[in-house]
Amino acid sequence: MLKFYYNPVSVNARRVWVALLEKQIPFEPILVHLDGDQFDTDFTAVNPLQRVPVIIDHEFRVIESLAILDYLEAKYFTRSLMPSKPEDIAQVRMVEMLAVVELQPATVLLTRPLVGLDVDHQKLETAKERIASVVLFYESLLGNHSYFVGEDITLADIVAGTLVPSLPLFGFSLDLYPRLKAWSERLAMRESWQQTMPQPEVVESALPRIRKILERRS
Ligand SMILES: N[C@@H](CCC(=O)N[C@@H](CS)C(=O)NCC(=O)O)C(=O)O
Repeated sequence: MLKFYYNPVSVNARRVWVALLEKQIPFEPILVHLDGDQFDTDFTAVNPLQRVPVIIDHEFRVIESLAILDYLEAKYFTRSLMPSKPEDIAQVRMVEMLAVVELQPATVLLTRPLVGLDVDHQKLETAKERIASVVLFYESLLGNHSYFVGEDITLADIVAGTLVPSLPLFGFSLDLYPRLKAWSERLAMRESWQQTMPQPEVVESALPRIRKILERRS
């Protein structure tokens, strides 16, 4: 059975977890405690970069969440999460890349004060501006659709949807973006979101570990 290495507070792992559930792919979850287990020899053999998520499918190992999502999509036809029209593929990729390249690093900066780490005021303001320009663009892309590409969920919704709905927790309100708010509520009603939503006490107890990870990366 497909092995899925994850941690419940990892956004990168959550997008793979949601895809596994949406595509109804059976998997064995393997919890990696991010307080040091990621550096163990066994796990380092699985992922030399010492991060989750990782999947191993029939002895084939994939690291990097977006690569895993592409692999699952190409391998399992149970339910398609990638449209076939060139314009729709471009739309999915745009949303995914903006989430990973722009939104995620800016959100990491907003996390720093929450775990007691210093952050330069100017950098924080720049991060907020960057988030605002991405969410405004997302708001326009959504239009009057239920999801980024029409009425069916795609990888765009999974990748952006495991980041955007949490922005208010980091002090970035979605009040000015009614379509994104409604979309976040729509996603929150899905079983895959409910099953993978980290419990508040799990997040609370992970804060010191998140702090250490952010310290190492700064
Ligand atoms: N680009 C990678 C990022 C993976 C990543 O940063 N994972 C974090 C959890 S969200 C991790 O395992 N961190 C452990 C560490 O940095 O020690 C992906 O998309 O999969």
